[in-house]
Amino acid sequence: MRLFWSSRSPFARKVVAAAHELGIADRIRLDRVVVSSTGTNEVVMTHNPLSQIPTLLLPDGTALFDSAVILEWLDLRFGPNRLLPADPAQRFAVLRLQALGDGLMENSIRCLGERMRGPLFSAAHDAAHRAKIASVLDCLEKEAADLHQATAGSLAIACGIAHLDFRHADQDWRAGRPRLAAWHEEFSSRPSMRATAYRDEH
Ligand SMILES: N[C@@H](CCC(=O)N[C@@H](CS)C(=O)NCC(=O)O)C(=O)O
Repeated sequence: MRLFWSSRSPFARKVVAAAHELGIADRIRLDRVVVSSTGTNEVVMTHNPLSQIPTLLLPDGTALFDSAVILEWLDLRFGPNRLLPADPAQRFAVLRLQALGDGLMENSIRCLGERMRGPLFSAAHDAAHRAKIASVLDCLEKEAADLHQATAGSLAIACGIAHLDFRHADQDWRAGRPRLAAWHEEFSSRPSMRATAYRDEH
């Protein structure tokens, strides 16, 4: 399998960390690509009309995206049900957590995008993205006890929070959130997280 990926992408990190948790990381070749919300990547676009990463190419040429779909497929094929429980109630609880983690990533990236708009920077948009990040973190502070098992949910949240440290280190997300901070420190020591640390490489 081949993954269009970047060491800067939180969504791609979630997929690679999931592959480590499933013990199949060595079966995925990482192809570093540059994508941007201000342009298109023609190679990625050949396989994914959205020109986004992560995009996973299967040996038969099938392209899978987005990250939640890839996790679903990896879990079904190599888990099964290690990252996404079979029991419906548990599964939807994990999918909800994954949505919160993905939302952290999305808003973290939107803040970066806003910063890059120079004179067009919108304080209102930036404040809204930050408020949503804070709201998700406050919610997770109350749910930190539910995050210890490695699932699609906890992996998304760990990668999302780590992206805040990577790109918004000036914002102290740990302040007032001791349980989430302790959980994140412990979860970050998992081999899957250590093997996938963000790197600012093109
Ligand atoms: N919902 C998508 C989001 C993926 C995403 O936003 N990836 C970013 C990189 S972290 C990207 O490809 N950005 C380029 C673009 O949006 O055109 C997923 O879960 O995979």
